[in-house]
Amino acid sequence: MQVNSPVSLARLFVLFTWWLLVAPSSPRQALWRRVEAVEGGEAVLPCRLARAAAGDRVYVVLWYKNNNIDPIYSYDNRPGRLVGPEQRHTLRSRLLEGRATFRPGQLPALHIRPVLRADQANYTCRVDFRIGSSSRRTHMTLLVVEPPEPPQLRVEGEDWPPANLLGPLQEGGAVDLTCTVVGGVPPPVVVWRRDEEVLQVTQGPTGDAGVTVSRLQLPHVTRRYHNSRLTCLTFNNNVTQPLEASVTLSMNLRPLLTRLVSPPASLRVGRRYEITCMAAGSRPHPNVTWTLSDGGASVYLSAETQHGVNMSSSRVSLRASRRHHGQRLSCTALNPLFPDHPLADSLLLNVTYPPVASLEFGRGASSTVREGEDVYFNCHVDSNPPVYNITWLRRGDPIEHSPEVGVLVGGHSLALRGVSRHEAGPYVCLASNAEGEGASPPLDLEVNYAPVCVEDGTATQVYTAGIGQPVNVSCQVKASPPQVKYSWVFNNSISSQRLPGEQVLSAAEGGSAVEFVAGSRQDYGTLQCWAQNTVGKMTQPCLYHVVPASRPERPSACAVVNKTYDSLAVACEPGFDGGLPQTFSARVYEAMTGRGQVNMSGPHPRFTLEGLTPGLDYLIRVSALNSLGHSPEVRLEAFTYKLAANTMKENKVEKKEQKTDLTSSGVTVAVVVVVVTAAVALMAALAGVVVGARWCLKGTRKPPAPCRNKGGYAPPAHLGRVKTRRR
Ligand SMILES: *[C@@H]1O[C@H](CO)[C@@H](O)[C@H](O)[C@H]1NC(C)=O
Ligand SMILES: *[C@@H]1O[C@H](CO)[C@@H](O)[C@H](O)[C@H]1NC(C)=O
Ligand SMILES: *[C@@H]1O[C@H](CO)[C@@H](O)[C@H](O)[C@H]1NC(C)=O
Ligand SMILES: *[C@@H]1O[C@H](CO)[C@@H](O)[C@H](O)[C@H]1NC(C)=O
Ligand SMILES: *[C@@H]1O[C@H](CO)[C@@H](O)[C@H](O)[C@H]1NC(C)=O
Ligand SMILES: *[C@@H]1O[C@H](CO)[C@@H](O)[C@H](O)[C@H]1NC(C)=O
Ligand SMILES: *[C@@H]1O[C@H](CO)[C@@H](O)[C@H](O)[C@H]1NC(C)=O
Ligand SMILES: *[C@@H]1O[C@H](CO)[C@@H](O)[C@H](O)[C@H]1NC(C)=O
Ligand SMILES: *[C@@H]1O[C@H](CO)[C@@H](O)[C@H](O)[C@H]1NC(C)=O
Ligand SMILES: CC(=O)N[C@H]1CO[C@H](CO)[C@@H](O)[C@@H]1O
Repeated sequence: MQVNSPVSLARLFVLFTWWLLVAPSSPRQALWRRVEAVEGGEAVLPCRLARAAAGDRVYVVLWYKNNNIDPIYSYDNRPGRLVGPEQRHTLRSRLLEGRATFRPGQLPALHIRPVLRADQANYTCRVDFRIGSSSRRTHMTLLVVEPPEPPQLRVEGEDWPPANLLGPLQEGGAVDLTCTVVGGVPPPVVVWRRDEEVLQVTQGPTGDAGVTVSRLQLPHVTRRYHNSRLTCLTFNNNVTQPLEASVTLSMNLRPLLTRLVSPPASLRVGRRYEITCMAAGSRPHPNVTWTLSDGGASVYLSAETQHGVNMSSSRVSLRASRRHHGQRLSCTALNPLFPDHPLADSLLLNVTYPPVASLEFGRGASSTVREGEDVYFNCHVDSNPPVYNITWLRRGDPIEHSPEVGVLVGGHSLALRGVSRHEAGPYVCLASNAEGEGASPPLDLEVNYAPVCVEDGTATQVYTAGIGQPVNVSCQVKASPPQVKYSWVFNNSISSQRLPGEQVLSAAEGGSAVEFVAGSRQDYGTLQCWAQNTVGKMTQPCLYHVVPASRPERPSACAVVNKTYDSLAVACEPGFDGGLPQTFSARVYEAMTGRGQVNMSGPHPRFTLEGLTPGLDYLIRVSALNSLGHSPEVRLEAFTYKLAANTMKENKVEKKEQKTDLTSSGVTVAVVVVVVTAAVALMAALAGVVVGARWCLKGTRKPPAPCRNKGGYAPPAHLGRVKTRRR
């Protein structure tokens, strides 16, 4: 047997088989021992010499061949009979001349070398001892074998090239190998092995002229055969080593495994994902392809693939988009040599994205309704994961669910019962999910309504007009649709009449106007402006009262706002103009003498009166004027600053001012003297107030306004004029 191969089940099996095959030729195995020798080699025929009894001794050993009476070899061990040890051996067979020697010793045996085919026979070794009459016999059958020639491998009849490589074979294909062994006596055994595993045993010869042929047919070569060695082994003895021929198989293998490596459970829209697929077991390298399929057509994706020994790794980069949701991403490994055996792994893509909302009118509602009708909106949402909240916005403001005013918010729908014109505008639904929120494009709701007055309807407007003076009364309404027809009605306590067309003027921005002229006092009254559109006529007309014009009202809040050495600035708020354009005039009088100084007039009640004398008191009269006449006058008192040269006599001038006041109000000089001399410091301020009030009552009989105006004026503190009053 093969010495260098490890002891294995296979080897035992071979031995056992060998034994079975050879055994029938020696039924009396107990008596006949088999001894094998290879032709040309050495045959060793053992002979047992040892004797149980002590002191005994071998005297003669005789060898017989077959049943011959004459020994072929003798060994005389009797003591003293012969001189040299060589003379104790006697070869009696000419056939064995020079080839046979008996070697007593540790393993006594007859050695025949070189052994010939003719030496194959039954041999008997007879040992005679000193003590005892019987001799002992050892029977042997010598088998002289002729080893077979080395085996020859053929694949489907062809001699196999010396590289000893077979393949590549298709996985699952068939292999037909023939091992031919020439010669061998006895006929050799042919054993097929895959690596250490015995596949088949054949006992030859199976052909003519001592040729042993063994055929190994494997109908389905599995992938286990890849890289394995198929060996044809032959032997016919256990002396020489078995001869062998072997071939190494290489195979084309199908992919064994395709796996997506930790594929993402869900993909966020817009993100890029690198997904890896491993394909193992294919030989040669597989083609790894990636597809995206929505159940129908498949789209191929480009990928990067790297091949290892039996493992290929492919990577695809995918930017998740909404259309990928629900598609199947597959990675397929295909060995081009096995086109019918692709191996795939796939993933159903779950792309999450913020909601995409769209809004439409529900239940046949249209974008234009009349006030009072019902409107329904439906919000359609595409989202993954599903939305958890939908909010509704009108003109950007959230809409609350409030059934009491007919606003019903319910998930994906919004109902407006009895819609009002204030509910017109763009509507938006806003849907939220875990990924974010999405607003629908705005949907415009137009609510048509009959015209209403722009000016709130309740506050009627008043126009004033003088007799014979035309006034334009204009009327502006809101309406949807905005195309309106106007009609005007005039009424008063005496009559009510529709205004004829020629009096109606068209005004800007779709409004209407009438030119109204009151011919006499009876012509004042109320103008009603009525408008009408396709929805209907307004319920309340816009009302305009035309009242007679009058003289203007007195300007109010007059005050001296600035003064210098020679000028005074006066400002007032204009009063009601009496319904007619008004102008303003200011006249300045020297307080002492009552002489007119400056007259000014202008469209605004603001005057800068210049050219005055420094350090003098002045009386200013302001009034408004329209075509019907003057308003009552507003009277103001003021003084210009003294020149720097006079400032040293401040206190005296102050007293003089008070005196002037008193003089101007017509009180006697005696009183002045009393006041001055009695309590200059203590009474100064008090006297000023009292005298001011008296002047006020005397100077202006009716309106208290100028008094207030006078009281409203205080010289700027920094000018230091009033400080003296504290003394
Ligand atoms: C050897 O002995 C066996 C049985 O003992 C016999 O069958 C066989 O023929 C013998 N062989 C020879 C060559 O005599
Ligand atoms: C998709 O992924 C989201 C988030 O991980 C999850 O909530 C949802 O159930 C998944 N949908 C499916 C069909 O697997
Ligand atoms: C890949 O090859 C290695 C050694 O080359 C082996 O150990 C492994 O089992 C193989 N894997 C597969 C899946 O065939
Ligand atoms: C496999 O890939 C190679 C090169 O990448 C290509 O030439 C060949 O056509 C592919 N075969 C199949 C069956 O796809
Ligand atoms: C829905 O959204 C609105 C507005 O963002 C919010 O006030 C409300 O609490 C949300 N409802 C839920 C159930 O999240
Ligand atoms: C009234 O309007 C008409 C037309 O615009 C114009 O001719 C007329 O002068 C206006 N009358 C008054 C008093 O403003
Ligand atoms: C004119 O008619 C309106 C509405 O009918 C009324 O309110 C108003 O008092 C009337 N005007 C006069 C002056 O009678
Ligand atoms: C007062 O009038 C003088 C002269 O006209 C001017 O220079 C000054 O700016 C005015 N002061 C105010 C506060 O108007
Ligand atoms: C100012 O106007 C009044 C009345 O109109 C007149 O009496 C006076 O003479 C005028 N004074 C000056 C200076 O023009
Ligand atoms: C070395 C060896 O295994 N020898 C065996 C050869 O075969 C004969 C017959 O089967 C055996 O007796 C030997 O022991």
